Amino acid sequence: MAVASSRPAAQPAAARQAAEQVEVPDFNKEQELQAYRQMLLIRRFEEKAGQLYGMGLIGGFCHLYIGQEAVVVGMQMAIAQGDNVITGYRDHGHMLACGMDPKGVMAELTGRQHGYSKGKGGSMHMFSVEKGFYGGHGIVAAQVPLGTGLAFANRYRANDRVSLTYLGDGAANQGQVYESFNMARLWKLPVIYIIENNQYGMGTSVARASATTDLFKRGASFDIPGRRVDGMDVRAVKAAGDQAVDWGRNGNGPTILEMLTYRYRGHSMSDPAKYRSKEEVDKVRTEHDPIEQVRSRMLKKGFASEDALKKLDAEVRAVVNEAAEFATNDAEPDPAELYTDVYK
Ligand SMILES: Cc1ncc(C[n+]2csc(CCOP(=O)(O)OP(=O)(O)O)c2C)c(N)n1
Ligand SMILES: [Mg+2]
Repeated sequence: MAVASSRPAAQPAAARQAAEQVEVPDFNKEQELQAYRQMLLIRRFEEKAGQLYGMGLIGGFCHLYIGQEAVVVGMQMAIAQGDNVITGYRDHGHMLACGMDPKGVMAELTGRQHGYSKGKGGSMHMFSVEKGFYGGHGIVAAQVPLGTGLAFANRYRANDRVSLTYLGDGAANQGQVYESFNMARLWKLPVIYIIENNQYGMGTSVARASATTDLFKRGASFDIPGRRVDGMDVRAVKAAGDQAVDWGRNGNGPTILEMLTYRYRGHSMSDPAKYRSKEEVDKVRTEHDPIEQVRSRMLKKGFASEDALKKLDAEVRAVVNEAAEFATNDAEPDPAELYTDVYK
């Protein structure tokens, strides 16, 4: 019985139209520039990682974040130092947004000594407690109970930190998510569940895989408030993030933010992407690109000239090139490291 195949494929444009029609507060010049630079850094970094993968310099799994940059950058603009961030395997953007060193991230991808996990972890296994980043988790939704635990620790220690716990639309159908929701609401934990709804879980659209596709309502039976947000507009993300962070910091408990977004590349580097048309991808790229939106706003408002943006682009490219240079020249881990950092 072909139940799933009778469901329609994802309709990203229609879904986006259904995003909450709320007034989006403008960014000032400084905020636009900050968002632009951060999103561009993630985009260029990911493009470079894709190139290095193609050259055989990165092995194993590599899931690129291209297209989704506004989500993590907008949320990062809504939190403060000391807050916690945890996500799945599509994690390089989150690391860079947290302020982790692009050189250390790239060197981990190429499996070198000065990578964040000494070259022994790779794409899905990087952490920086100093920058508030708790991974990088390869098991779908495994980060959700862990992120809830981070919020529990914050509550227990009576600090005012919040936990940003990211998950995908596919992960939203995992059982452990709902056990976490229950505990988070019961104990009013300061956690924000950010569902990055990029319309697909591997090659399966949300509509084919999910009994209900209003993912922001998934906390309803636990009394967790949820909002659907245009995740391609960094201003909308930050505004929703500000509210949810305030709510959590003030002891009101968890929130769910469903970010409507889109990944331009395949699920991972080995995905032939036969489950969607080129036209679908092109339409989002040309009409909703998160970086292009900021760029055109800045030019229109006179916040920056074409020349200034070109210069900024060159600066970002230089940072990424330097990271790639470092990551391809650094030595591999010493064989003696094989048994260090291993729990027996
Ligand atoms: C428990 C578990 N089941 C299956 C997989 C294989 N798998 C890896 S990613 C993925 C899809 C998840 O999609 P989504 O949550 O939408 O995240 P996205 O890749 O779109 O960021 C699956 C099924 C896994 N890693 N872990
Ligand atoms: Mg997805």
